[in-house]
Amino acid sequence: MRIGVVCYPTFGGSGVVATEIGMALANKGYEVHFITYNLPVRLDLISSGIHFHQVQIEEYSLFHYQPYELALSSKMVQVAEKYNLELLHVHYAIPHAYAAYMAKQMLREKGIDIRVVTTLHGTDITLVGSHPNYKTAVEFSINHSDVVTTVSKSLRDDTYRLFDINREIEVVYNFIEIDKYAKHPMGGEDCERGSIATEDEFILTHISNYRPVKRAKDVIKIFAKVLEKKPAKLMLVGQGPDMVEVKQLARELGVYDKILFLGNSLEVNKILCYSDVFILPSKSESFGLAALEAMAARTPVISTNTGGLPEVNIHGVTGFLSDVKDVNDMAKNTLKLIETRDILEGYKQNAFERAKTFSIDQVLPQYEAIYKSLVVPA
Ligand code: GMT
Repeated sequence: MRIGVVCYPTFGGSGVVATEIGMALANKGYEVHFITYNLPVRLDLISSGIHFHQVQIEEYSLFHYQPYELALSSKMVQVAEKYNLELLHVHYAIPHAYAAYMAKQMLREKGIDIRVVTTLHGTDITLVGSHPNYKTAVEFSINHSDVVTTVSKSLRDDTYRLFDINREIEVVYNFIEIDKYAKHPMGGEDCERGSIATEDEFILTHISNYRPVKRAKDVIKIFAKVLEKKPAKLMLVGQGPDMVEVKQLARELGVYDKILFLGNSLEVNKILCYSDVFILPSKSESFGLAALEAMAARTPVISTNTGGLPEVNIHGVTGFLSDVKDVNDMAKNTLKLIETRDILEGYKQNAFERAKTFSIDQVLPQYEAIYKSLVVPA
């Protein structure tokens, strides 16, 4: 089958999920065409069956905003025509689902019938998509896709609640390639904790895009409270608008020197190998792919109980859930996890076992079944 994949080519979860699906499909013999404005950060172009088509924008001074949707839908039509694509799988509704609808109509005029699968990821529904400025077009594109999926039940319910949806939405959970993360319980050669922390220090980690929805300053507050009771280090991975305030708060609370700022990384699996506890205090989170990645690397999760997080992180088993903003509870729960090395080891094992249930081997066939229901082999 020949599939076009449209996504944001960034470190964000939706781009990562789209890239991993595309690469896994190519491994299974599908012809996969990524249509994006940059090479997706985790894309391994060396795999056979992977193609990349860059969407380019001609800047013109008349435009206050450059018309990306036009360039994207034009590219989708060109690629679909040239490579006989049968299906477009677009990740993140804005503006991908809308551009795909336009591409489908243009292709129809040429006598080409292409199917569109839209996967909703979170902020395209909860934060941005439901804003009155976008809602009409997002609702239209959801209702006019051939199949719509969400990455959690919570996001499906949010979509029905926030939009006037007249069709079925399927839940296909995010997934993990567990072998990329699996490590020996005590760490292996590649996992020399000693380069990061002393033997008695616990290592806490947070990975995000440091947008307000992540509440990254809560991570610093939790860390400061944990440090009152236990020796620890904090690894902060990623970059984003709140980082300046995060650093400022760390200085104010006197914990700056105990933090390693690692920026964006393509080696999240190696970084997580050092971690004892992953902290995700988000205000909203449709799934929490970063939490699943942590669990795959045997790292229990301290998170809020918002959105899809309870579908991933099981309270008292793989970590703990708290109300949004309740940093006292999250600090208390972190201390429960690291009370002793033995206790921590139990949670680590639970986190890993839970992550295995989100293995790509179980999730990819669900997407394949969707594709096959739409495209009848010639
Ligand atoms: O978390 C972000 O802000 C990035 C965003 C994205 O679209 O890349 O993440 C969303 O999609 C991820 C992959 O499906 C989910 O794991 C995240 O929970 C979701 N983020 C939010 O809902 C805030």
